Amino acid sequence: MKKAILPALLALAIVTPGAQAGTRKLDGKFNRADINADHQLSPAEFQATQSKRISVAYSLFRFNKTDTNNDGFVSLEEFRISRGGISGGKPTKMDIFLLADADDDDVLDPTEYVNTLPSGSAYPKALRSFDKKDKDNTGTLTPTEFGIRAGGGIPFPF
Ligand SMILES: [Ca+2]
Ligand SMILES: [Ca+2]
Ligand SMILES: [Ca+2]
Repeated sequence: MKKAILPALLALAIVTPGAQAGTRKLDGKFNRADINADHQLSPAEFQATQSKRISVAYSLFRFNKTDTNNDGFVSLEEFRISRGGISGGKPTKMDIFLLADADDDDVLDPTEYVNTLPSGSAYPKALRSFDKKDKDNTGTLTPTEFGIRAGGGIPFPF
C-alpha cells in the first residue's frame, strides 16, 4: 500500500510512529533529551533539543508553544506536531524579556539577562554586554535598556 505524503498541517497529529524519516529523527532527538525516561520533556530537557543559538528564554517560548495541553511537559506527540518545537513562530523582544524575568520584578539582573543570550554564550562576555546596556549602572536592565521601544512587538532578530 502506497501512502501519499501528508501535507505538513493538522495531518501530522495522526501520523503513525516512524512513518517518515523526519519523524524518526525527531523521535531520536526526543528520546536522547528525555534524561529521566518518563516520555515527557521538562523545560530543561526540551532545551537540550534546541540549537545552541537558542537562548533559555527562546527555548521556553518554544516550550510553551509546543506544550499545547499546558501540563508543563512536552510529550512526544506534541514534539512531533511542532516539528521539534519550531512551528510556534518567533518571540518578540518583549516575550524574551518577560520569559527571562524569572522573579517577575520587571527588570533583568545579570543571571536573567544571560538567559536571553544564545545558550552557548560565555558568562564573562555576557556580563560585559550587560554592563554596556545598563546605562544607569543599577545592576539591572529595564525593558528600555534591554532594547524594547514603547509599542514594541518587533520580532526578535535571529
Ligand atoms: Ca523527561
Ligand atoms: Ca504537554
Ligand atoms: Ca528580574
